[in-house]
Amino acid sequence: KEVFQNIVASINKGERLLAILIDPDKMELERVSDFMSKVKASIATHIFVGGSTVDPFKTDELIQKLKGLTELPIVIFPGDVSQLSSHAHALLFLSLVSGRNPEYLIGKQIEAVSVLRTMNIETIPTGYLLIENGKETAVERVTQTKPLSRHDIQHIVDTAVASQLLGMKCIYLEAGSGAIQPITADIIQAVKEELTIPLIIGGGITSKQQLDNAYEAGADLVVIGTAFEENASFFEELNT
Ligand code: 1GP
Repeated sequence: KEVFQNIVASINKGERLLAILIDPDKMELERVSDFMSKVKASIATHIFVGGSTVDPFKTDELIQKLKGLTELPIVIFPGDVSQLSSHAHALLFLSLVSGRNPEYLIGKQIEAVSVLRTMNIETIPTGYLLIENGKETAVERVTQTKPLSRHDIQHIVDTAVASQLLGMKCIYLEAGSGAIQPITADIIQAVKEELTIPLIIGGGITSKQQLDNAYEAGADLVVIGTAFEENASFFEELNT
């Protein structure tokens, strides 16, 4: 249970955690070592690996390569059962609690058990909430679920609290990869106020200002993918 315990310990010390999300479909193996040298010089604390459509072998291959290049914990943020790899340090064991598709609430999780049985990997039970951001996201398309309205903050808070009561160890508020509008400070604040477990925020964060806003509002761990893929100077921007 090391990865989760270390996350909690860091949060208790007041540290701000940042995960760089690498999509195995978009990261060519030849580019990994250069990318990881930038990660090393950055404020990143975690590597997340995942995407909504990924060739099963690619995830494992990428994680093995990453392991030789970083000391940071590598956490699988799976889009599907095919993305499990015994080489990662931990797996976010997600349930899409914002949606009403039984496959993504419990079906995929049951499917994953026969694979997990063959691996010795830490699992972190995570309540995953998709929040509308202004455009349709890959999560919505793949899972055939509707995101929660960003205006109904009470419903978002109640969903997060229900997940905590069910025993989830983390809550992940997701605006979707490449979201137009990241999760707003109002939502983060309201959810954080009622949670005792770590709060992860991701989707559409493309500037240092937006990152700081998320932390100020109460995010414990922020996940950024697209900004690192599309803007080579984003690493430097974060270090200023
Ligand atoms: C997506 O929350 C993550 O699942 C990160 O989103 O790619 O927009 O940073 P971005």
